[in-house]
Amino acid sequence: MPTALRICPLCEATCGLTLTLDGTRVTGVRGDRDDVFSQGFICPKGASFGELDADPDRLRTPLVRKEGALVEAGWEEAFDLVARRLPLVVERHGADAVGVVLGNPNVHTMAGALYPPVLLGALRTRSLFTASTLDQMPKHVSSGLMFGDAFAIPVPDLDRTAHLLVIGANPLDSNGSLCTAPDFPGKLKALRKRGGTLTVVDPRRTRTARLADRHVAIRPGMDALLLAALVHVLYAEGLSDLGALAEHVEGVEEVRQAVREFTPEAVAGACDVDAATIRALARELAAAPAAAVYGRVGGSTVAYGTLTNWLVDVLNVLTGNLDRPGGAMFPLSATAPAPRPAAGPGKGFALGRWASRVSGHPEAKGELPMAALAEEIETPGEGRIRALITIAANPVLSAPDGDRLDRALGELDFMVSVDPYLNETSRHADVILPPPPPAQSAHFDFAFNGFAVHNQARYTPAPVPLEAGRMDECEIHARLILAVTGMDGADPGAVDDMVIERTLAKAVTEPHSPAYGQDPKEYAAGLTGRTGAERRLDLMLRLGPYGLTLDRLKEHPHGIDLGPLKPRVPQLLKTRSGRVELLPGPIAADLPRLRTALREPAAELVLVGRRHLRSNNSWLHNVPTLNSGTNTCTLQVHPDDATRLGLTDGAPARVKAEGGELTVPVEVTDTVRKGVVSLPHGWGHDRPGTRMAVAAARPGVNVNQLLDGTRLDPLSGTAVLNGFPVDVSALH
Ligand SMILES: Nc1nc2c(c(=O)[nH]1)N[C@H]1C(S)=C(S)[C@@H](COP(=O)(O)OP(=O)(O)OC[C@H]3O[C@@H](n4cnc5c(=O)[nH]c(N)nc54)[C@H](O)[C@@H]3O)O[C@H]1N2
Ligand SMILES: Nc1nc2c(c(=O)[nH]1)N[C@H]1C(S)=C(S)[C@@H](COP(=O)(O)OP(=O)(O)OC[C@H]3O[C@@H](n4cnc5c(=O)[nH]c(N)nc54)[C@H](O)[C@@H]3O)O[C@H]1N2
Ligand code: SF4
Ligand SMILES: [Mo]
Repeated sequence: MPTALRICPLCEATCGLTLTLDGTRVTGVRGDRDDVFSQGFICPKGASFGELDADPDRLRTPLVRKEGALVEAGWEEAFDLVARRLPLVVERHGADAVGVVLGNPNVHTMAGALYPPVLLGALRTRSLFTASTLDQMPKHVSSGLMFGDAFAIPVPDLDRTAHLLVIGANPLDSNGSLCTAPDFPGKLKALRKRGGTLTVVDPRRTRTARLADRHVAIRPGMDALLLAALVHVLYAEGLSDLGALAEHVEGVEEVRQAVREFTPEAVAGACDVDAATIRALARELAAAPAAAVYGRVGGSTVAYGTLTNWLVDVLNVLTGNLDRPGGAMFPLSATAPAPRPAAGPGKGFALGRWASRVSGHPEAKGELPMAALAEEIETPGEGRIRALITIAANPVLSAPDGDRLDRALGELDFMVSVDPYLNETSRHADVILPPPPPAQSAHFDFAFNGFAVHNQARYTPAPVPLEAGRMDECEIHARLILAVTGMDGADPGAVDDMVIERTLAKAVTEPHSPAYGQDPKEYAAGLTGRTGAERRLDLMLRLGPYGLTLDRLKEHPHGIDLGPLKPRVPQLLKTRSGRVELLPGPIAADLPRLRTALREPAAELVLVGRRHLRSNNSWLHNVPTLNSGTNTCTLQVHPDDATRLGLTDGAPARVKAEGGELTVPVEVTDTVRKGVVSLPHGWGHDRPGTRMAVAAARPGVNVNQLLDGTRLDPLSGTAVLNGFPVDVSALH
């Protein structure tokens, strides 16, 4: 049987897969042993690639709303409708009346990386909402403020570190996030084998926590206090040593002052972690020959998310671990712009350049909080969203108060969804444009190579040709851009040509660019690639730091190893000072809020999420082998809480919070700490009008219905999805 390679798009680990093909059908999947990065690793999700690819519920043609119902239509008809309806909304109500929602899988497709920036540039709307404000926006904000670049996100140098402190991440089930590492579990085991230590801070005893030398079951939402106390101890005990970084950092004394109140004794009660443990954590971190602090979703989607993410890197800096091998390092992807040769002041990172219309939430990275999408659609007035484009997003399940958003989507004048499924969100669209299954798409990780623990580049062309009637997702995006800009029906390659032209016009004037001084037309003519997307990849590789080309990547189907991570400070810094700014103004201004947390009484019961190895947010529940076994939507409750509340294993409970209430089966387990219950997200597939039979047969409940969208981390606009108070009672 013939085989073909495909990088797995199902999580951030980006494993190389070897697909066995029978014609155009994927009949087998294994890890590609020759992949320079993943070396044969595969997980159950990757192994289900064939089943997912062949899902009979995937849409095969566009759907278009006619007399209220979504019916199959041709591509031309679908784009014509967009071209007729969407520009009218802009004409009548202005650019901001068109909202754009970008969901998670955009970072897992080439189309999602290459075209949405062009679409947004053409629409000139400020009504942009993405999964980032349900996820990692606090990290972008803290990196923007400290390093001057929202994408300068350090990752733990997993292969070389001697000590890893994990805050609110469970890579054994998630396979890692903002830290692209195939076989993350194996890397943690290797760390322990070489004598290193692993500490996990998590209110649940996760599979990752079980692997750790030390598990700290913190009270949810309190990590910023814990980390502030660690910083305090570093100063108080003289354990801080910035090493080679010292000359590039400012604000060290200011941080000392800022954390003065946060002694281990002061935070112990709120965190429910004793002072001796806090001191031990700080001493271990400082004593390790190389260490990294790494925080993810549990430290991000919380009330003090930006402060937590800031403190993670303050600890990395103060222990001399930022930007050194074995510490927290900045990857350098093959498609990143070639670095400036000399360091110097940059433009810095601005926050809150405008605010949302209804609640006045400050923008972050050009985005408004996803939690504010419904009110921006519902509330009359200038700038009200009347048309929406959703790309790879299912906010009805992923964002707070899905019922409200569901109603709001129903009120829109016009909606387009680029999505393979007719689901909870896309069912409101007037036009659904379905991308082909993943075996029919090429892949390059524009996003995740920037967070990879080892520099490398891999490209896998589409393993299987496009089925008749299908359209590549890159072409869908390009045609969508043409349709909304009054160029419907033009050659989609024109979009790519325009981007190439603009990129080169700038590059040829920049002395550090490999294209400096060249003729842009000639340079463009030298690009290779069969499609516009390939040509743009070729250009980015050529202009990138390793001087690669598409042809060279194609000559190395298992990838090109670009070596271990290398120090990048100070070149990488883009702050106005040209240095690492350890106590940025907006952070200092948010610290009084953290001080109030020292005195607030703890809620009796709070809810946190969890991920299952065989899940992926809201859209993999339609794959039978993944939606099975222990991958269930249950409310995990500690035995003591179960006794106190009269709950029994397997029996239904009612969960209530400010956004609504749910009925869900109880699972009694001591893997959650006392005072904490856990419910996974992405479930609740029981709405009418969807076409996902497997998911609908085992729907689960939507945890985000418990939220009303008012709990946000104020600096980043990120929804609080973890650590909010709930009432739980038995249903008799
Ligand atoms: N309570 C709670 N809520 C959470 C979270 C949590 O931990 N707890 N996690 C949050 C996080 S981290 C995230 S990232 C968000 C994710 O939330 P979303 O951004 O909504 O992403 P998904 O749920 O993954 O749904 C993505 C959509 O993309 C579609 N899709 C799949 N593949 C493709 C493709 O190749 N192309 C296109 N165009 N579409 C595709 C799917 O059909 C689905 O409709 O959820 C957030 N919501
Ligand atoms: N199998 C699977 N893999 C996935 C996904 C999936 O849905 N399923 N989603 C993908 C996406 S979009 C993302 S963003 C990543 C996320 O990757 P991770 O961040 O590793 O995943 P989570 O399982 O959300 O881990 C968060 C952990 O934080 C803990 N936690 C909750 N509240 C707190 C708190 O207040 N403090 C602390 N210290 N811990 C807390 C939770 O118990 C949980 O174990 O996973 C990706 N990979
Ligand atoms: S770990 Fe992630 S990238 Fe690797 S096979 Fe599993 S789902 Fe795919
Ligand atoms: Mo995410």
